[in-house]
Amino acid sequence: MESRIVASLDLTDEKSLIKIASLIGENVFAIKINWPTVLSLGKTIIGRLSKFSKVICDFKLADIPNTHRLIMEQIADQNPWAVIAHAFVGKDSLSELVSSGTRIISVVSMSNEGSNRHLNPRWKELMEDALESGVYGIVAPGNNYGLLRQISSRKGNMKVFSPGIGAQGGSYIESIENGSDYVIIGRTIYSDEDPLSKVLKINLDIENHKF
Ligand code: BMP
Repeated sequence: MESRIVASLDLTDEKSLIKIASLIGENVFAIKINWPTVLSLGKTIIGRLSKFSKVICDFKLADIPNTHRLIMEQIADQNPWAVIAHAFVGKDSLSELVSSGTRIISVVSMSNEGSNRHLNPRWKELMEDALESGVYGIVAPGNNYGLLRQISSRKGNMKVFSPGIGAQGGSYIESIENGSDYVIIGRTIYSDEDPLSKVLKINLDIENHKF
């Protein structure tokens, strides 16, 4: 069975990052990297990690269409599997990203407490824009099951990626029960003294659970 883990390797030390990526790469669905990694190691880390797994760039892009186009041109040579962008910038900006040909995963809600004030209450409108722009997937919190369930029930063909697992209080089993296609897991994996065993255990727990 294909893994449902997106390993969020938010590491800035190249040796540790490559070591963990090479250990777990074949046993996860994808590796996600964020700004700390790219700012520390440069954009070529995207291409280098692609040897071990699909790579999702969590850039949470939120700009005008022209700037989105310029950014996508800069990373095209690294061939990321997917790029994450905010939905709140609207359909013109999202569609520009989609037209690059790289899969776009769009943030329609977040896992941190502060998002409940402005962002999360607007999830329905954000999802409409994401759907109409033709994005591949959306981000919905794996530590807020009520919201996750509502979002998942309207996902259409889009895949649901859920952070907020482990260190932020969510459970990967309950997250999948409430509609996640993939669970994004960072510290629980990369801070473990044996990241590969941790990944294999999570895969097994998910495989053995009756959903
Ligand atoms: P961790 O499992 O260590 O909490 O990491 C979660 C990862 O998912 C981080 O890279 C974080 O930036 C990202 N993330 C999140 O935690 N909540 C969101 O709503 C969206 C995210 O991209």
